[in-house]
Amino acid sequence: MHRARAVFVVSNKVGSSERFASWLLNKPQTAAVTVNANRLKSSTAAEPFLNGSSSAYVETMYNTWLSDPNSVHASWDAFFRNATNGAQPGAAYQSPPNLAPYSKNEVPLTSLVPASGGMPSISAGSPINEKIIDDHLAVQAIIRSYQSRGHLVAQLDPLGIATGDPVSSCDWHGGMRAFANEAVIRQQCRFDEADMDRVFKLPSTTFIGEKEKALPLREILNRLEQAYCNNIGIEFMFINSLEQCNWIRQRMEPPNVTKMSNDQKRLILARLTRSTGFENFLAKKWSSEKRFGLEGCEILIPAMKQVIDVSTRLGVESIIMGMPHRGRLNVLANVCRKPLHQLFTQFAGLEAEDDGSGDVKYHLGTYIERLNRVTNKNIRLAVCANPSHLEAVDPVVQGKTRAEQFYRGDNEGKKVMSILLHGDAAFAGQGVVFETMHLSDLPAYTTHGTIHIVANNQIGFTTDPRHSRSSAYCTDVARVVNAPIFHVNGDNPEAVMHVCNVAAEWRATFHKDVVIDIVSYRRNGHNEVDEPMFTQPLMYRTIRKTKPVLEKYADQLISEGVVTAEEVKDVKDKYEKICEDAYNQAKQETHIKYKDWLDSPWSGFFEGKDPLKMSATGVVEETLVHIGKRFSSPPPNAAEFEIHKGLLRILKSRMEMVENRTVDWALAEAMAFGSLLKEGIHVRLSGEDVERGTFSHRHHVLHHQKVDKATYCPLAHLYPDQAPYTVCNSSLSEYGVLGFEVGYSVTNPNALVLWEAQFGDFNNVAQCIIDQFISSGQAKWVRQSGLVLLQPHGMEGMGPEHSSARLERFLQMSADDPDYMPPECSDYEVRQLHDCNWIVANCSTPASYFHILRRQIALPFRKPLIIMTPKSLLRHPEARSSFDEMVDGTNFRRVITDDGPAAKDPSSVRKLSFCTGRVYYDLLKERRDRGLEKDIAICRVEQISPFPYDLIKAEVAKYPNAQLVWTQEEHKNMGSWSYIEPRFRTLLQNQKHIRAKSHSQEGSWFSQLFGRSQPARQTVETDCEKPRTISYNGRATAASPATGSKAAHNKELKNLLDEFCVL
Ligand SMILES: Cc1ncc(C[n+]2csc(CCOP(=O)(O)OP(=O)(O)O)c2C)c(N)n1
Ligand SMILES: [Mg+2]
Repeated sequence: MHRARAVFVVSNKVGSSERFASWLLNKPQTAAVTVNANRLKSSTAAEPFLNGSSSAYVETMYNTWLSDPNSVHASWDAFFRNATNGAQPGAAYQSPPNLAPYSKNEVPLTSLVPASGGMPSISAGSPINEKIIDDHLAVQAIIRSYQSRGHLVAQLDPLGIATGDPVSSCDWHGGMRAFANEAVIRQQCRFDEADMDRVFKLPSTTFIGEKEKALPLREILNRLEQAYCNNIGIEFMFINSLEQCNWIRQRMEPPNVTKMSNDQKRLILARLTRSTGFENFLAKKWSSEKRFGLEGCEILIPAMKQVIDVSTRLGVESIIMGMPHRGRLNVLANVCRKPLHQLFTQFAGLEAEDDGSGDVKYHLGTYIERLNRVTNKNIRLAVCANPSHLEAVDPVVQGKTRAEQFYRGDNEGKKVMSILLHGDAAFAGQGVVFETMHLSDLPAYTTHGTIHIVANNQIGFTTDPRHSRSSAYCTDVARVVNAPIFHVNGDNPEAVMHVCNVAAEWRATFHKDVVIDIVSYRRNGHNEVDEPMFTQPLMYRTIRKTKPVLEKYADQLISEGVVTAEEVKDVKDKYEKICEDAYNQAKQETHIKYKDWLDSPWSGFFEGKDPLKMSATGVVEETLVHIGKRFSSPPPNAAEFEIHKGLLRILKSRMEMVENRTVDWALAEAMAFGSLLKEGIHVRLSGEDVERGTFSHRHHVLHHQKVDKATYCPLAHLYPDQAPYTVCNSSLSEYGVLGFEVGYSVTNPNALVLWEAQFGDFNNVAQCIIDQFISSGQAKWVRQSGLVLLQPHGMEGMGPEHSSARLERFLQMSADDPDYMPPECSDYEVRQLHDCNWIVANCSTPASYFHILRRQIALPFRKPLIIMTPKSLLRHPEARSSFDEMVDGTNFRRVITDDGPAAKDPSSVRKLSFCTGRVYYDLLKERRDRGLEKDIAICRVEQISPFPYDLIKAEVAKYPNAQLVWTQEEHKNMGSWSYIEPRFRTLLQNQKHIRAKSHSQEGSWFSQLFGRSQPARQTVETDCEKPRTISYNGRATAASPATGSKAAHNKELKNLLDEFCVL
């Protein structure tokens, strides 16, 4: 295996003597050591027991002593005291004051003297023989070495083809396996066969003795071998908690700790039979269908079930799982117990009964509530649907888990937990694993511990581990969060179950992540039609000769007398019959239902609702005032809570706005949030620096200037019975955090969940989540999400990377057909929203922003909303709205039409310019400065997608003599142009058609819309012959989203404004 060789090399590089030298020879490794290294140097150099081999132990003792001198033995205390006080070389060591009397459990030192001759004897009160100390130190160091590095030589690979065979440099005899080699114990080996029966006192950091306080060396080594070098390899010594390390040692070190009862063994066998039987059945019925079978790692199913059993017994009621392709169908069938016939219909190529484009069977999610027969408790199991993109589902699962914990009030994660499954190559290779791990301990993102299970088949598609990762193990990423890592040989079912027990208990005890790495193999190719011998001939030759784990385990239990061969066959036949019955049942089905695969059912949300009825988004003025005032006030205990002076000014100006019945961007946002909170809607705003706001405009969390961690969040204290408000600065991650919020948003429809990008362009790091979950989640998995993405966007001379949120990409992924103009009807807006895959908007006013946020909840369904949000408009004096635009009776305006002089005499208007977002204010100023208010009308498209054909059509018709222009500040190959241009074409052609008809028919659409007669006949005829077109005004095409030169930026802006004014 890759791991052994790599680690061996590394451990040799940083040899123990080098490490020790760093402590003694003025090459300090830690700050604590730095201070004392010089002083220790002279006094310790001559101590005979301080040879290189005891380095790690001495270092540990020293660090322990530094933090608490009483925590080490008196002899160490004396030694360190002398050494740090500058004792002469060789004089630092001092024998302990008194060694007798011994308490019941202590071992007299005299009994530890070597039995062989030649050693000076010890009597009570005489100075201690140095050899005894040296030998004890060596034994302790050996114990520690096994604990730290035993995993390097553990027998983990069922194929036995581990590369880098460890070299045994220390040959112990006496029938003991000689695994304890250089890789594990390095140079601590100072014993020979004559020492094997000597008894050594065990340190408090080992549990191999159970009740024994001392053991013969042979037994010590034997037990260490069993615990650390057998079929389980544990990595845990990097954990910075003695309690946690001891907790693990207690569960892994005592002899026979992995022993199972006969009932447990039979249960494992039964589960293994189903796991194996399921794959065999699929292989038999659909031999050439891709299913990414589990063969070679069938133990995964019993392992997951064991984790679930133990977790349920310890109080967990709901488990949310994320997993890749490998063995997914098996997990659905045998872990979730999804009805088999539903699974089998997926192979039948049936059409779907419901809407959506669906997904391949090994990506679909599921949700099941059932009784756990082992624990007799009800349990809810969800497997999240996921795209092909490996590991992308990890943060989504965490977000969903967090949300479920939140709504249940499960603040410690005792009821809801997540399990993440990984492939070895993906776990090591995908950065989102790291991003997700880093959320695991953050207050607003923690799920209080995840159990990670790696189905480690030692291959990724066709690539060997040595080419797919630089780390020793595929699990090394988990070390960053101090997660214990249990590597286990997948062909030892009982070892796997033991590790599962410990991992589940770990999660329940410490509420921290833990990893189970099931080392196994892949019996077939990557999928069932792949030939693995092309690329891994030797590995597959061995695999062909390897018996399936079920056979091996059945043989073992038969030979142990736990089961008979007949029983084994009986269990197998019974499961095959179950599969056969389900197969026949599936044949009766005529359609599949995507809804059967939904991972987040929203029971009660859709029932009894008119799917096209949207509630109003305006709010009574009293509510606006109340929220506005609370949001503009210092904390209630202002006398003691000192906030920053600059903030006092901001609050004051907010209060003035409230008094003047106006709002800016931040105030409008607060009012949208606050009014929803009042209505019982939970609001969660997450992202980098969102609490203050990247542009320092939001200030949702006020910080006491003198008291650490004392904060006040006004929106959390608006009403006594309001819904909870969460605003949380995230880790510096887009992929991970956006995925997390997707998961959060799909859990409960009665919540407004928002993710804000620091700058819009950073969303590209989360493109996978945007493509795979947000834009297409409903189509693939009938799963709705009302998630809002706030994307700071705007060409303000800030350079290529802080200008564009890549609006064009979102628009390109909008699924509305550019060649189809939906027929007009009274509920046009909501119908379009119902049919779209997401909403893309670029609001120009605070009121618009307020309404569109509230509309997310007013809709009878949920759609993702992508908003281009402003930067300079946050403070622009004209980007203000009046309460009049937000009160009862007002609504979101998809299009804001011109209401100035141009609108008064539309037929005289010579240019009608459409635009979206902040460029409106540039156009407004330019038009005003040049006195063209009567000649040019400006129409703002607030909701770009779905395209508001109905309103734009009316606006176009209103200005019959105006040339139509789309003005944008983005480059021509960016921004909205590519999206709006074909839609305008459709609209204008469509209009020509209607107009042509209007010649022969009275009562045309025009008069219906405007209640007056149509424009002069002359104009209509001209338009009929030549449909109107829309032209482009904006920056030229470019490779980079914006120039880095301020001068070039200004010139480009001037050009587009000049062009805008050309009539
Ligand atoms: C992000 C991503 N990159 C590449 C792929 C293509 N791909 C699918 S499975 C696979 C190998 C995965 O190996 P591993 O994680 O070890 O899982 P295994 O198939 O061995 O169970 C690859 C490269 C993918 N699905 N997702
Ligand atoms: Mg693999």
